[in-house]
Amino acid sequence: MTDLLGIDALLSEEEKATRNRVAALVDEHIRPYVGQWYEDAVLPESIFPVLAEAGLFGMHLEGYGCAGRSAVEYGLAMQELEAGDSGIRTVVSVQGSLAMSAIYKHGSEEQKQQWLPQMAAGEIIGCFGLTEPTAGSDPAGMATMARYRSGEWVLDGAKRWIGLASVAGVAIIWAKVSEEDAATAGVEAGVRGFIVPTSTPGFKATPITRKLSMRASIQCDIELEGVAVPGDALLPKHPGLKGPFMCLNEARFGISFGALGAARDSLEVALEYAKERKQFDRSLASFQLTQQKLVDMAVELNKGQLLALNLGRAKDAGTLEPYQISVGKLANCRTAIEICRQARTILGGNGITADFSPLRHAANLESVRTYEGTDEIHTLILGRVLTGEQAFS
Ligand code: TGC
Repeated sequence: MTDLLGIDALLSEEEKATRNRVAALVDEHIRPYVGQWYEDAVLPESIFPVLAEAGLFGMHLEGYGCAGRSAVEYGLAMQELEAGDSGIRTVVSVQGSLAMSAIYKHGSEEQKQQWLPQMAAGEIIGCFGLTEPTAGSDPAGMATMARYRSGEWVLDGAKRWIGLASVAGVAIIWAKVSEEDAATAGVEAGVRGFIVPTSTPGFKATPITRKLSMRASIQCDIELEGVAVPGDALLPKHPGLKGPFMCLNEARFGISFGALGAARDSLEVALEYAKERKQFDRSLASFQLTQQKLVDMAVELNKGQLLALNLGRAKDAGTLEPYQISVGKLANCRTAIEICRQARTILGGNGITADFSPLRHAANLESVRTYEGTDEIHTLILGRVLTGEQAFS
């Protein structure tokens, strides 16, 4: 019982049904195993068909085999998945919000027909290559180039922290096109997206190891050495950085809901533990200090859930602004990580083992607060909105 504000009553029957269906999937396929996956640093590929069969890949997109669910349903699904593990929610985010969204928003009709149905069905996994070893918060500084040679695009460069790249069949690679090459190809110059089958010679993805966060997940380095793709591999719509940013909006929106799933799971685990664990001949739950922690966590969780729902309603109404997504990503990651850390304190020493989820969630959320725009970047996006002053550089 963590829904202090009765947020459940603000959801439609359809929204609750979607949420409950994903919660059941997590209970059956993820929660019993994820502690071990995390310890072993593996993401079993057998989870992909489970997520696909549940209609979760590109679930908020219309047509092309996608489920066409609302933004709120998408958010609630992300919340349930992340109650299992941030790494699992990331799979659905990378596939649907980034890779599929890029094709859906910026692709030609032929590109959509070719790729989206197979990606919705989980037959092809996608990844989204924007971040580079030397260009993280500032993607405008990317060094990857796409050169137009004899009717083909030839890509050279490197990407880093790319989710799912080593198991992906297709990569959306963002690269710079010079004025000269653009003129030859008859397209606009600047940052452009390319659909790159990962089997293309010169494409190499290597999982990043020694991670202390997101261990039940895959993030990779990508090397691109003379990767030649046909002229029509270029995504024709929305040239410039606006292209990838429009996809990041989707992923950031999902995180606004998702991070709270990790928080809610941590609170529920701590609450259960506090009721059962006895010290000084009383349950932990009967101590005022424990109750204060639990109440603070629940209040903050409820506030975050109202924020996420407000964003979801605005997105469904078509009125959501990108900076409002920054409010959700920034505030709810911050809230979630504090709740997970506080929950761990109630578990005492037992909380530092993989038998309990809060510390795993807290460690995962270090990645979540960093990718898709760090706390600092979202703060400065909002600072620009409030003051009219650009403080990035
Ligand atoms: P700026 O001048 O602000 O904007 C350039 C153009 O983009 C437009 N724009 C947006 N459009 C839609 N949605 C948004 N959220 C947008 N933000 C900006 C803007 O209107 C402009 O359009 P136009 O038509 O005028 O050209 O660009 P800037 O370079 O000043 O941006 C600054 C900043 C810091 C906000 C931006 O660079 C930023 O958001 N940085 C953070 C990047 C980030 O989140 N990276 C994470 C990438 S995730 C990834 O690659 C791997 S993690 C996922 C995985 O697991 O694989």
